[in-house]
Amino acid sequence: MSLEISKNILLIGGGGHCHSVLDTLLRSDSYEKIGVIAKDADNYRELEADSIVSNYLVGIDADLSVLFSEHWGSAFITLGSIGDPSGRKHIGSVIQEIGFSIPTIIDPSAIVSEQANLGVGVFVGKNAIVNIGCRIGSHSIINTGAIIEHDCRINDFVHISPGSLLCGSVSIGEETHIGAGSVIRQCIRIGKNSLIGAGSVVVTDIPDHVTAYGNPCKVIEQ
Ligand code: JB3
Repeated sequence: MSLEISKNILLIGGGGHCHSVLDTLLRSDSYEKIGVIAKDADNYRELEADSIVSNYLVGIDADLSVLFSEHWGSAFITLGSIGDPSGRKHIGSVIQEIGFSIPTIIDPSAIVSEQANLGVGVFVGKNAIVNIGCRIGSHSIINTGAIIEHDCRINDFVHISPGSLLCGSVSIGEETHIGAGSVIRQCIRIGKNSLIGAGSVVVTDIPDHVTAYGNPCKVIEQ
């Protein structure tokens, strides 16, 4: 268990990924107060109907500076990203500018090597494994049950979807999305801002800015 010690944390966003992060926080019991932040007033009203987050709603994005001054010291991006990290990037710069502390959140069931290096804002979900020598860039998501084998290099704002397997020494560029259940052979390099479709088997390097999928994984769109 390695959650940063802080009393109060705001989760920005209120959808499916927020549910996952909230559950990890509740299971690890590391924060005294958890708040959820909706995008705007309309979104706030929508989330009031969500039985999972409704009890935690404390405001909207426009309230963040005030909440910071009221002792909400930490914040965490909980918008997921399926191939488009722009929302996560925007929120990341907002909370950084205000001065929130941004923790790394690891589910108690995950196994993360003490000799792995995780950036700020990283989420490691249930039963995920991050092995020795890995570097995980800031604000990346290692989702449920993903296996990141030894010495992988994962850049910032990457999403490794549930059940994916990265064999050793794989490198993944910034903002790339690896679809659920994909297998990436050892030493493969995948570029930045690319999208690997769910269930792909990647056995050759993949360049920047492409969509690729299949077994064997092939580029289908530049
Ligand atoms: O793949 C898995 C296991 N999970 C997916 C996750 C990674 O991404 C999940 O199945 C979803 O497909 C997706 O979850 P996410 O991003 O939570 O999507 P959604 O359920 O659509 O919720 C997005 C929430 O973020 C909505 O409540 C939006 O209103 C909110 N949101 C979007 N932009 C924002 C902003 N909230 C705030 N506070 N500020 C924003 O700028």
